[in-house]
Amino acid sequence: MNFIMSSPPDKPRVPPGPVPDEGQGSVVAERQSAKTQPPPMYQVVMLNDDYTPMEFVVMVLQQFFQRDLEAATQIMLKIHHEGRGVCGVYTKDVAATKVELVLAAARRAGHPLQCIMEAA
Ligand code: TYC
Repeated sequence: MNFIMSSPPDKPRVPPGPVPDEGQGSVVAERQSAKTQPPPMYQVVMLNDDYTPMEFVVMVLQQFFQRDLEAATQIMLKIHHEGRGVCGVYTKDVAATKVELVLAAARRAGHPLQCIMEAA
């Protein structure tokens, strides 16, 4: 009978531990000691101006920051009274995308609304 081997046999499994070093003692693979760090976070901050309608800001907060009407109104009023307010905190790419979406929506509607991101 003719047996054809379709793939090489499994390599023998070597248990973890010291790596033999040709009779020179042994080499120990360095252990990874640093744990994975959480990604740096960025807050998206909206700025007040005298021209953007309050309703538009509330709509933006609902549409792009998943706020309900109540929360969106509170954030809008805080911006209106204090000059700026945090819309949300995100990873870098997500924060940058939200800023772009807000600015594009404001531009399209003809409002001067400004939005920035900063390290949280
Ligand atoms: N100050 C604006 C007004 O009185 C309202 C406003 C709120 C504008 C928040 C921008 O980020 C803003 N119409």
